[in-house]
Parts: sequence; structure tokens; C-alpha cells
Amino acid sequence: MNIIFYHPTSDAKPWIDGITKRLPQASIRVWNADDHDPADYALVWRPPSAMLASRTMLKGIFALGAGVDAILTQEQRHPGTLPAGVPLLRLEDTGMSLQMQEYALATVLRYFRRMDEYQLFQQQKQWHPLAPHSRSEFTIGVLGAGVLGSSVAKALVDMQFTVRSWSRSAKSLEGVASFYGDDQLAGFARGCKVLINLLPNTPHTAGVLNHQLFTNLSHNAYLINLGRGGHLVEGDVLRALDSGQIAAATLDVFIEEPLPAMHPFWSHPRVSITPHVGADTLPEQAMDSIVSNILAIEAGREPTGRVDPGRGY
Ligand code: NDP
Ligand code: OXD
Repeated sequence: MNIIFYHPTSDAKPWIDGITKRLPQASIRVWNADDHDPADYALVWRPPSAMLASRTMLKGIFALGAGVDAILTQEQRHPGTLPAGVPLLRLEDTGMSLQMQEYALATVLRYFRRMDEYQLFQQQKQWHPLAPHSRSEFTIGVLGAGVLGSSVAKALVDMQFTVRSWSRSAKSLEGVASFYGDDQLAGFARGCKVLINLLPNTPHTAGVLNHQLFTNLSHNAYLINLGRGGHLVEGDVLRALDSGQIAAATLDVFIEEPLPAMHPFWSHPRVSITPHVGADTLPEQAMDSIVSNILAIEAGREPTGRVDPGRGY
């Protein structure tokens, strides 16, 4: 069994060693542009078009992350990037849910306990107790109720917040009010004090964080974008921050990454930025899952995490 590996930024060694340890019968190599030798599986993150284009004999392409928007966009721009008929598989959880719960809880609690405002007061040496936010007026809406969105929603329910989710299909998560489909988006957002985005970036969801959605939120709402930069209409959030429709935003993902030095988000007093660290791929857990999927495919069983390119996620 031959496996090819490509990651533009990650050290390949832990992956090569880890797959070799788990699958001694496999030979795994780092792919380069001159490599046209046969392969059964590909492990990739943002692969160049040339890597996969003619490899119709692959039995599976494993994306080394949860979101597959980059690879599907590349396929749209350069049709044939993904060989026809080869399953594309993504990581489901593999340690990302817990990281997303940590990020979401840390951020929601920072706003709920007004730590962001106290931080500004401290800079002005102001001793200024504020009235606490009331839990009953702190409804949290989670866009996306898949692997990551549903685990974040659950963690927030466990913290006794009122939580809603929005997805394509109806959900029955304990303690979470489910909204679904385009028709229910405005109702989902209406009165939310916090909006957390964990949608995949697809042609349907691009730009979903926009002026129209923001006007449905409670005044002085908080925005947390953990999905993709393409979900957010940047001019709309800056205007909503100016008008007070949005009190503060925490942004982990951006249209252009790294965020350019001149970008207004960097210096906005009510925008908090993290460098796309909401949930990292954890190689050990990712490899356990990939190897178990390879074994499933080899045994003729259905693997998990199969992407539907037509749906875009
Ligand atoms: P899933 O595929 O498990 O969940 C996606 C959710 O979005 C589903 O609930 C789906 O609805 C919903 N959805 C998709 N399209 C629509 C639509 N048009 N309208 C309404 N709902 C829609 O993905 P994950 O939870 O694993 O990951 C979500 C995203 O998180 C990734 O795609 C990635 O962009 C981002 N991410 C960010 C990271 C970071 O570090 N910031 C790290 C990892 C992921 P339904 O359930 O009905 O299908
Ligand atoms: C992912 C990411 O999609 O890290 O896995 O953003």
C-alpha cells in the first residue's frame, strides 16, 4: 500500500513516523512535483492541483482538517484537481471539539463577565464596577450544528446558557432550540446576544455574517467567528461595531491569512484576534482516525467523514 503526503506548513516527520507505526504494511512518502509514482491514498492539506489531478486510482483522499473549502474551491477553479470518483474524507472531531469548546467558553465567559470592558478600564486606571449581564438576556446562537457546533452548543448548555442552533436539517440536541434552513435564519438570530459561527464555508454560507443578520441580533451583541473568514462581510461588521449593533467581536479566521498588517481589525479596540487557532489538527488523533478509515476502505466498509462535494461539506 502506497501513501503520499503533502502539507504546506506542517513538519512531515511525525506523520510519516506515525502512519508507519500504525500501518507497517504501508509505504508513505512526502509528495513532490516530480512524483508520478502510483499511490493508493493521499493525506493532504491545501495540495497543489498537480498532486491529485490524474490519480484516479486513489482509494481515498484524506484532508488533514475539518474544513474542505480550500480543496473544493480549487476544484471549482481548476476542474480535475480532485480525481473523479475518489472519495474525499475530512477529519471529524479528532480532538477539535474539545478545543472549540474551550475557545467558545473562554470567549463567551469573557463577554458575559464583562472582562473585555474591565480590561479597557484597567488601561485607564478606572475602578468601575458594571452591572452583570443577565443570563436570561444572554441567548447564544450557534451557526452550524455539526460535529463542532453541536459540541460547543452542548458545552454552553452545560454552563446553563440559553442556546439555539442553526443548521440545514432539524436537530434534537438536548437543551438546544433547533432552527434550520434559510427560512428560519432570521428567527434563529432574533434577540441573540452572542452569535458563534461554526459553519463550513460553502457557496451557500459565504457572507452569512452580514448586515441583515446582525440587525436581527440583540443590540450590543457579541460575534465570535470560528468558521472561515469568507463567512464574514468585513465592512458590515465594522459598521455594526460603529453603530453599537455589535458590541465586540472575536475573530479567529480571516479572508486573507495571515491578516495583513494594515487591516483595520488589528487596531479596533473591540475586535479580538486569534491566528486561526480555534482548533488545531492533532496528528496522533487524526492518524488514528485516518488509519481506521483506510482499514475500513480496505475491508470494503464505509469510512467516516466522507465529504459530499455537491453540498460543499
Ligand atoms: P460539520 O460538517 O460537522 O457541520 C457543519 C454544520 O453546518 C452542519 O450542522 C450543517 O447542517 C451546517 N450547514 C452547512 N451548510 C449549511 C447551510 N447552507 N445552512 C445551514 N446550515 C448549514 O462540520 P464541523 O462542525 O466539523 O466543522 C465546521 C467548520 O468549522 C469547518 O468547515 C471549518 O470551516 C471550521 N473549523 C475551523 C477551525 C478553526 O481553527 N477556526 C478548525 C476546524 C474547523 P446539517 O447538520 O443539517 O448538515
Ligand atoms: C480545519 C481548520 O478546518 O483548522 O481543520 O480550520
